[in-house]
Amino acid sequence: MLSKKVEKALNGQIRIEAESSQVYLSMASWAEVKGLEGISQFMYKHSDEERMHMLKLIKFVNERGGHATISDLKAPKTDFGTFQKMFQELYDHEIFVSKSINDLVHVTLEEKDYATHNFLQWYVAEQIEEEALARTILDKINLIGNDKGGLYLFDRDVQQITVESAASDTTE
Ligand code: OFO
Repeated sequence: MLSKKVEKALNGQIRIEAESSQVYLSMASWAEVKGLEGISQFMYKHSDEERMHMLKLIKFVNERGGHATISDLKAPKTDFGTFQKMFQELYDHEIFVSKSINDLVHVTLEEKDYATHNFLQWYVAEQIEEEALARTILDKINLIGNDKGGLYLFDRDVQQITVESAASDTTE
């Protein structure tokens, strides 16, 4: 059974994952209208992953005798300036989410809720990978600079950059 405090904190995270999904969906749509096909596909996929993170939390809360509540969401912005800036925002957003997961883990320890603590380890690991992914992409963008051919290849290849490949990049 979840304590009220843990339930509230988990519901807060459900909202953050839902908002993350919306942010990346907005990035996907912006990239699509700019003709950045590969980047847009990457963002659509990322948005789906965030929705999956949200659903996993909803199921957990309800299975543990709590009530996962669905709240209204902050509207994401619709213009991201340049794709370079957009990926920087993605990275900053993941850092924010990691902090939020850390705070949540802290609440479970305070409440001595070791089942939820254990469940959240998946999110802790996921955030390490997502941060690595975002950093890998930013490194590639820096390498390219303003080279048109490089930008073309980046847009083509970014679809293949997955959380797994970025994680192995950082361990090489
Ligand atoms: Fe849910 O992992 Fe990104 O934000």
